[in-house]
Amino acid sequence: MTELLERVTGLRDELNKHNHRYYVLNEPSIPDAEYDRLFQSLLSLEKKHPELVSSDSPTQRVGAAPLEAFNQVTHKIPMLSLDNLFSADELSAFVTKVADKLSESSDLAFVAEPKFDGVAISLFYRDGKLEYAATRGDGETGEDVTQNIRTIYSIPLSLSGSSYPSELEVRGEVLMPKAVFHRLNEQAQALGEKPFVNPRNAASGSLRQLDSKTTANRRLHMFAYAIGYYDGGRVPDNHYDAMVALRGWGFAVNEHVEKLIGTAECESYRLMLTKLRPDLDYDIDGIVYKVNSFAQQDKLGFVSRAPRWAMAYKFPAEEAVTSLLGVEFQVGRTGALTPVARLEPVFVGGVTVSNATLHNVDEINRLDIRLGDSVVVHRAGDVIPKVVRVVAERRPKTATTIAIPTKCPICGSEVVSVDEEAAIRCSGALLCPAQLKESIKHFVSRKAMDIDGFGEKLVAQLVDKKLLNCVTDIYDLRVADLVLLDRMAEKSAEKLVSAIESSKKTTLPRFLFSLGIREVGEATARSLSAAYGDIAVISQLDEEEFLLVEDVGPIVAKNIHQFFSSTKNQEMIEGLLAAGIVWDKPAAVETAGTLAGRIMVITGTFGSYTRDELKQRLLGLGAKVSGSVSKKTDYLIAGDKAGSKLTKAQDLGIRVVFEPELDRFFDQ
Ligand code: D41
Repeated sequence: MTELLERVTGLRDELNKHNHRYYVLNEPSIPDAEYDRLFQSLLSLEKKHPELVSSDSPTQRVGAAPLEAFNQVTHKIPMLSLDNLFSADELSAFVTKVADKLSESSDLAFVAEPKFDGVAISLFYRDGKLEYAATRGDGETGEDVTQNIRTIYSIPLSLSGSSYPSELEVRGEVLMPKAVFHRLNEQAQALGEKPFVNPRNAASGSLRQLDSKTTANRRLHMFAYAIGYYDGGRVPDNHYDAMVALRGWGFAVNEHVEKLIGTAECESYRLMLTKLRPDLDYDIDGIVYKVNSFAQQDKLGFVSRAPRWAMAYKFPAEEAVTSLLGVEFQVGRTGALTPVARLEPVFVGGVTVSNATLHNVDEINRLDIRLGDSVVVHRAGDVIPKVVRVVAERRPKTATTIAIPTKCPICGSEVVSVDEEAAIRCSGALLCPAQLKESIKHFVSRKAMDIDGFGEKLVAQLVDKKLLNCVTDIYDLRVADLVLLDRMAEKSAEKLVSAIESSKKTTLPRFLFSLGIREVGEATARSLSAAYGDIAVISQLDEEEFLLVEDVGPIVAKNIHQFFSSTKNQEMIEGLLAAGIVWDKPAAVETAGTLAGRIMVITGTFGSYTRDELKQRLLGLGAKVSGSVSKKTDYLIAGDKAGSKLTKAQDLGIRVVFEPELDRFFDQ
């Protein structure tokens, strides 16, 4: 081998190794820049010496000249189809039937794997080099999509190792990862183009491009799932080992391919994968179960084109059509009215659904949904069912528009809408029993005051019987009141009262969270506590000062400020503290540092720091760095091109510090 050829093959091997690590094993091994450098070296060598270009070079994955049309290819052996089954019972019947036919006991070995929702493909390798690739077509003949297939990095252009047969057909499924699908659709939307309907259509469309440069941009992936024809060598004698061999030859074999014994294991795999499905990076529409031993597969044979030794379990349909009987508005903790569709019961996603969310009033308008409409309901995994669209062609003449309430359906208070929000809200606040019930449920919940024993029904009873008119009333509940309620024995009443008592010792973050301030979750409650450490201080702060808290933006700052501005809320807090709620003072708020507590604003550009570096240094000295100038600001740090903030600071008489004077802070 000449030195030159050696360098070219060396570069190719190295690039192929990194591709395999990255696209098949999902374990990136070198930085992108390093990969690009190697790739460019190879590209320039190949440019100078075109005679050294080979079809399996990584440089050949970027797409070739467009085709006029696809050629037809006849598969060496037909690509079979799969029969479906739809339930645990059918799965168990399949396992039993196959075991019977083989006169085996029920501990027959199967292999189960996800059923990828993509495009079936067959790849033909001669002496380890990819010769052509074809779509499944009608199972006998498909289309030659070799140029497009070459752009898929998880498909080896030449096989690894040496134990592969000299002629080898590999079957697999080409798919588009969900993340790629979403990215492409975002791009399409930005360009005003038509989005793809789903990842399978996107994968199929991408494989059918006559210009492989387009396919190259679509970032497809392939999982290998079987060996087809082979000659001139040996392959393992069972499916599981064949998959291991495929992995060794450089193919991506899915991590959830598992060997299973008997009905029980097949069923627990079904439950496991059903649960895992929403977390996968790619769409699957079921599970393929295959008899493991090739000898047993041969014994079982086929019925027409479908093997008797394999079955596809299909997940229940996630969409179904039903009719909209009514819309009810539910009132949440913050008063938001959520429209809920009452539906003619329909079986979808494995359960019977008779309610689905419509999110908010904007959604009702967007869907243009009317009472009596046929609607498509979607339910995937454990998520709340939702109405996704109206079947417009089926709209009955009698369909009527949905009335948007102007009064709260629970308490009759005025409904208000806030301009920038999609939600409409009941203005009754805690006078509205629905809001009160939700607030109490939130207050007692595990991550808030953590009072055990307050179920939904109990809270409803307590509110309806006027034993609870605000959260503070919780601390006045006595065993004597509780035992009068339905299904409340003395023992449970005592237990509840004691749980209420012990909840009084809590922490400031929990207390802040339990107040139910709009958009203040646990994390924000913790940040508030860490920043100011004292409820008396927090409840008196200005909106601006909330902005200084980590992760608090203008909207949340406004919500918090509004909450504490209300006299009723201040009284509630006083009431709770008077009832005996206490916490240990949080670890002392950071007061060290020469700029402790100073509020600084940075504007303009600086010669010696980026804005962020400057901010970090100031924070390090204990300063608080805010985004906007107000009368609370202690210093404005002004760089070049300081604009309106500088003018405002000067107007307000705030001290302005320019870059050369910064040493004043840093040298202390
Ligand atoms: O994931 C798939 N879509 C998949 C399809 C799979 N994991 N395994 C499959 N196995 C087969 C046999 C058992 C015939 C080797 C299949 C298919 N067939 C298949 N794909 C399209 C038609 C049949």
